[in-house]
Amino acid sequence: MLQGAYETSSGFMRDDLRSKGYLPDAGDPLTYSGEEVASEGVLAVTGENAVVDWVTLELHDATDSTLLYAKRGLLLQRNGQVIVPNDGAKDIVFAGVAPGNYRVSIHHRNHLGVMSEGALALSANPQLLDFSDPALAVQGGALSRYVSGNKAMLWAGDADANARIIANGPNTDLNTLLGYVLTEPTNTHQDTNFRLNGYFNTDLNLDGVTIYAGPGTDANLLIGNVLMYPNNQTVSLNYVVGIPKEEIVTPLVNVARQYGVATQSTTLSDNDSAAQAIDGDWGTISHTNNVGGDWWQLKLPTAVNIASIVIYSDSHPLFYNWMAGITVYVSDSPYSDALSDADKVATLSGVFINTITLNPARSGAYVILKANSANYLRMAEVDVYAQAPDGGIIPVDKLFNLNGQLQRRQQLR
Ligand SMILES: [Ca+2]
Ligand SMILES: [Ca+2]
Ligand SMILES: [Ca+2]
Repeated sequence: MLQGAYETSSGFMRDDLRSKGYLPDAGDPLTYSGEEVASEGVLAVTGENAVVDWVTLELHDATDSTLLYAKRGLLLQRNGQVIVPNDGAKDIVFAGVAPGNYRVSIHHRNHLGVMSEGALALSANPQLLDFSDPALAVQGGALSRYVSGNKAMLWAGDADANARIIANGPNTDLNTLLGYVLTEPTNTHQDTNFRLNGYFNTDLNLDGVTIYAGPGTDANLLIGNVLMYPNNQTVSLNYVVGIPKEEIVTPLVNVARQYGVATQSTTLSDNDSAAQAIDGDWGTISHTNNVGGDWWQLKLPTAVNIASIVIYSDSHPLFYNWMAGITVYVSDSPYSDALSDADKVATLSGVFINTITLNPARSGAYVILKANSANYLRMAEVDVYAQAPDGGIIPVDKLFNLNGQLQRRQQLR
């Protein structure tokens, strides 16, 4: 349940955003960039199953809850149930995610999200997870949710979506609210009583109107939460409710393997395709034909911030030496004879190690390896690590932080 939208009189949340036609049909645009789309049929439903707003559901690591594995955009109904946007299904399936233990968290764009305290054993058999039950243990303890009667709710008031509710000082949610009202072009007299209609993050009680001053204000909901927060013992307007969002990290994914397409200048034999350097198997190699100026290239669907590139040779010392003189580039353009020096990450030396890690810390849609002119280009694997994008499903078997990946590699050897 969402505080502010929840109406004690009915025991349900209001659906003004839907009934007023403000609800975007392709997800909450502020805090999530997934591609889920709500069907007209789902948005037409009225009564207790009517849609209130978008929420996101996340699966986190069972022990390190800062690791995010998968995220889905869902719709929240007036009765608190979440459904699949395109068909209204009540069972939420994370296709491609391995059964196992996960912490589950739920988030709304202007409320404070919560995560289950313990890990849930998720399998093909659906099970109920009721965040509105005050008895359900969540991270941060009882104060992580607002409890009224037998209902636990997400705290309202995070107008700027930074996972904190702040009323006083610079960059506060309260100033965000006031700013939205005052800068609305139709509020020609900069009236603080102005009623701003529409789908805005400053509409904290989700009634379709942002109100700063006057009756029924969103500002009072925000200020009230800060002042009445149980740990705010001095009833200070400066109190900060919530945790910094920066504590949640999106782990690095091997985007080469998950999203990449590999090509190379020439191929020695049928068993030596460029793709074999991104198949996750150390036993298979890519191998060019040494016609001079050999190159191998990884194309990503879009430019990403590349944290690291890990190049694996294979086990014979001869091939380590072949690594000598390979130049690695990160570029927004595909291979050409005129590779830019500005895109150069490193030129490798042929030392007797079989793994070379580079940390380019730059953005690009292509990773290019160009051979020393005297040698073949032969790699067992090329891993490229970047943050996983929002949206869709991230298969767990392809999702590791860098250390985890290296440990796994070492165990396999
Ligand atoms: Ca905030
Ligand atoms: Ca409102
Ligand atoms: Ca391989």
